[in-house]
Amino acid sequence: MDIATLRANHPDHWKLATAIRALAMDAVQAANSGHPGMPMGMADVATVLYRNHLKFDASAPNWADRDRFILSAGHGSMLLYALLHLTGYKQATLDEVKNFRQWGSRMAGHPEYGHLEGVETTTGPLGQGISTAVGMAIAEKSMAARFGKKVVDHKIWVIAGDGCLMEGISQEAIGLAGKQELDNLIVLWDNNNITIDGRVTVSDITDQHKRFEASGWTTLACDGHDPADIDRALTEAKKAKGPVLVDCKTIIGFGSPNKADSYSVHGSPLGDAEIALTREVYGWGYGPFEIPAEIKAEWEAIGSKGASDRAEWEARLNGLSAAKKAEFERQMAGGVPKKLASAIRAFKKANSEAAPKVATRKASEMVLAAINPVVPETIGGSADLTGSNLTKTADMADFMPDNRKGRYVRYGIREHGMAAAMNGLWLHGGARPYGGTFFCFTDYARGAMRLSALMGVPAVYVMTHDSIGLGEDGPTHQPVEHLAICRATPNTWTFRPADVIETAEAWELAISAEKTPSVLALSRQNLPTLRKTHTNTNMVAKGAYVIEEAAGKRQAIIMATGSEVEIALKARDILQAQAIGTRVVSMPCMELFAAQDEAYRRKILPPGAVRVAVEAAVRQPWDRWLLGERGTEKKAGFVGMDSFGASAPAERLYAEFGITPEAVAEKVKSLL
Ligand SMILES: Cc1ncc(C[n+]2csc(CCOP(=O)(O)OP(=O)(O)O)c2C)c(N)n1
Ligand SMILES: [Mg+2]
Repeated sequence: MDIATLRANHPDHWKLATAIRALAMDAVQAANSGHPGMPMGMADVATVLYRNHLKFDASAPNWADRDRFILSAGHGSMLLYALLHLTGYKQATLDEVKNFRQWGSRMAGHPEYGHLEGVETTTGPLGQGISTAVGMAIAEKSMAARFGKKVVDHKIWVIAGDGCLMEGISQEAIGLAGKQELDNLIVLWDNNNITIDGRVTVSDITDQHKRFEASGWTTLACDGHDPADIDRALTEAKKAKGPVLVDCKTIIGFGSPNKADSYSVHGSPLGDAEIALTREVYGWGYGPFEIPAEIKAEWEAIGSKGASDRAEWEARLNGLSAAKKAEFERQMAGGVPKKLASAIRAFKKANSEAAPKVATRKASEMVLAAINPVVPETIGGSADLTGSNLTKTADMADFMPDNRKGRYVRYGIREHGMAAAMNGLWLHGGARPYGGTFFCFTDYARGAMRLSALMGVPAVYVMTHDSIGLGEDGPTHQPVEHLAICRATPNTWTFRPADVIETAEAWELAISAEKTPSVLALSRQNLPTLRKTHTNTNMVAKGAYVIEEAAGKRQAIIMATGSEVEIALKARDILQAQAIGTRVVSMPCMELFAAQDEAYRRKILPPGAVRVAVEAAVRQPWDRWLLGERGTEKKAGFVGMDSFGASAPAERLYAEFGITPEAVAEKVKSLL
């Protein structure tokens, strides 16, 4: 639809949508950076969505039963910021709009979760939003099944661009959502046939309708500038049986005389002259950042129209039994039940006595069997490695279209999609996600794992087969650099427990975390129980601790994690037999150890002694503990990996790569 017809036929709509466009142009111009084209192109769709369909109340951004709106095309952040400002979200002030992209502004370059109310998830890395939305849709279905449709009944709306649909992760999300028949998920595709390099067709000729339909989606289409047609499509979308793609045919930079329908308006300011011309086309005679009071008032009326829905919802929530309401609120707030601590304590007590020799992946399954019954909001899963990751406990049924009470998601071979869905599960509220794959495939999940850390989502990544100890599958499956990568990521706890007790302690920390994702690096091979004396204290919480003290004068400290703690202890036996007093430090979580005060760190790593670290992985993360923290180069050594591993039985690999008690003892002696 051309602008003259639009203005003539839909004057009210036109004013509302143009307010978005003007703010986007002005904010990007003022910041001298940003992406005006997308908001200008999608303003009509967004206006119809907010005006007629989205269930929300700007005065209550965290209302549990609101519809979620995800701007997957995060570069178009000014679209979202303009909507939040116009509809009256308190934090989204005009000053913030004027400070778009500047230091301290809530309106960051791309929407960032936790910076501004109304931003449901961080987007910008293309494809993440649509994939996170699938997790939100799963959470909504799960909560509706557990608490009833009276209190949980909303939609997840996504705006995705060509880029989101091109990213591989979107295929994972589409496949999962289609299988799960998520009829609460509606994706609005900004089909403008433009990306940064020019026409989409320079790199892609996919028939998106056929693609989505092939995975079980309903597809609809509309003229993305005609409000009546948009409204028809969105109305239809809400009634569909499964997830829906609405193909919104739009023009990027709509209305800009010289830049519309071109990549030049994708990611640069229009410039003052072009903005002036565009204002003329729009019939928008107002200055920069100026929104006439009556248009702002109309937008604010849209922002408050959900208030009555919310009041009715609150009455329904209050109609639940007191216990059910309290449980609903606890799960939405995210705190873990008090019973968890005693369940973990009982588990530790029983297992320090029983002292099983099990792989830490098996130990993890045993702990989960204690956790899942007392934390009813856990949603587990695996990327098709359930029998290897041991992530499914006996009390868990599959989450399926015909069993929304199931708490186990069959993610399929979709590591990245799984990780993004886990983010969505948490961000939606009412779900505590954990999911497994082989540790080596952290790489495949990493885009979303990074966002867990950036957003502060306490997802738990159950990463088994954590070293050459997995054996015969060989170097393609043997993680070597992955511990270093996880440890290098800010706000991530990387746990590598040494036995069943440390595994329980790591799980306790991971599952009760508030703002930090955890990676549990777990062994395939059996490991003995090392902690046979029960303590209530969670030793893993300290990050590192003395697991065996030196006898006699302390000459050496061996530091190790996971499966190598056993090796370190055996090396100590060799050294002690030669009267070399040796302390062994288990360091299951470097981040938590680094967070201890200087006095504690000094107690564990005092100056003077030789230090040797043992880990079947690269040395890089160990330098801080070997060379820093009172260590010295000439008294420090490392026993581990500096290649990709090999295909052979685990024992042979440890011998060939020289990760043995004898090698560790020799390394210590060479430094004395
Ligand atoms: C994972 C990822 N890769 C690359 C980019 C850089 N980038 C931002 S927008 C964009 C083009 C996206 O095209 P489209 O989604 O069609 O947006 P439009 O130009 O239509 O606004 C690219 C490549 C990114 N943000 N994320
Ligand atoms: Mg595009």
